[in-house]
Amino acid sequence: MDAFNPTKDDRFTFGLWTVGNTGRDPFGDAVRKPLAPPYVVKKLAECGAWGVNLHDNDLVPFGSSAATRDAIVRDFKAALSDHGMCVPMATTNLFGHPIFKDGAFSSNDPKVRAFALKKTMDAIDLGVELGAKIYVFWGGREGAEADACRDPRVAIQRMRDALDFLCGYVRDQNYDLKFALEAKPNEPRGDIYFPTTGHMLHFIETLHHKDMVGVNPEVAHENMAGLPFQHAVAQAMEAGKLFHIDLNAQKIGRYDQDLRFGSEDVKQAFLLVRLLEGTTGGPRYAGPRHFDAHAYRTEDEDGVWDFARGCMRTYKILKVRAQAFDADPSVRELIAPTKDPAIDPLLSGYTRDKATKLRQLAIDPDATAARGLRYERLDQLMMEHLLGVRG
Ligand code: DIG
Ligand code: MN
Ligand code: MN
Repeated sequence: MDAFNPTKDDRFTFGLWTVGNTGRDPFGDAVRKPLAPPYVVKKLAECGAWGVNLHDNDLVPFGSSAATRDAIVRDFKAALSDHGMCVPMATTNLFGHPIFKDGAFSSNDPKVRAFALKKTMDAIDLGVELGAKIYVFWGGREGAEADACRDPRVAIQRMRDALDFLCGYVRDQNYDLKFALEAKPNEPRGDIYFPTTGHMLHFIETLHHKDMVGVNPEVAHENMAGLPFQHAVAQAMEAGKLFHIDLNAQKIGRYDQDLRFGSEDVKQAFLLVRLLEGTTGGPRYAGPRHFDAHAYRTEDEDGVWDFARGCMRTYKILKVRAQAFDADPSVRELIAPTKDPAIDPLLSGYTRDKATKLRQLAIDPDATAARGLRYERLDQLMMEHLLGVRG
């Protein structure tokens, strides 16, 4: 045991589909055998995870009878209890079956939209039965290739109708459940509606029950849009809307790789963990740390558990590095906010008097501009903490 071994307090989770990924890709067949959900629960518990997440059909095969569904759920609940694991998040597979080939909630076919609502209500019931408190919506098929197929405004309204309807269902059932919307710019559709977390944050404000809806940002998805992940997470946290998070890694300019957390852009991963853990002194994120990622296709089952341990271990190493960085007096000196008691009160809360005082300020732009900010030293200090030569 060392300081980087995961504990339940870390609230690390994996989806059944992540460690259960069989390595199939658009260019090759599966390289690993499917893993039975109860077995995944056992192995994740052994790795030190806190919980396991699922799409409905990760556990209950599409089209199963009610009796089969109940038997599967019974066995899964037994495994959860036997291994002290919980189900913090559930979601619906609204992208696998061909019926969803042109979307689910945004489909042009009312029968498809009806089927999507029915399937999601059933999946919400399943998630709640397993103890989930967070319900994720990732609209993998909610998009277009031939963009003339529907007015994007119609797609937006259909998504709003579906989410308002399902919020109504959760409230009608008195479920203790919040929704988390997950953005992605493309793949599998040529373009996906609501492509970034920022788009989702605006969309949430247009919903009837917006207070029960937040976001589930994913590292790879914001990166695919060419955006810095921690800025999306910071905006979600600042808005009180970071209800869940999908952690992984991604090379810029590639398809969605869902790589082991921290295995690509270590600096981005460090800044993210620093933000989530509040080592700068700001509020920390208290929700599940979910790794929506999978092992390389080169791996056998042992490699899958290496992958799972690596996700959690890297997160914990970066947490310790971030704590040391923000405790470093040289760092604190460089990032200490500049205060000016004569100016600070004038910068917010408009009054005519403040406007007059601001206009009377004698600010020398050249002298002000001449001040160096020492960000080179700051970033070098961060690199040295990251590289383990300072700490
Ligand atoms: C893909 O990033 C999506 C699906 O795996 C799932 O719907 C969601 C839950 O984390 N992430
Ligand atoms: Mn992804
Ligand atoms: Mn995801």
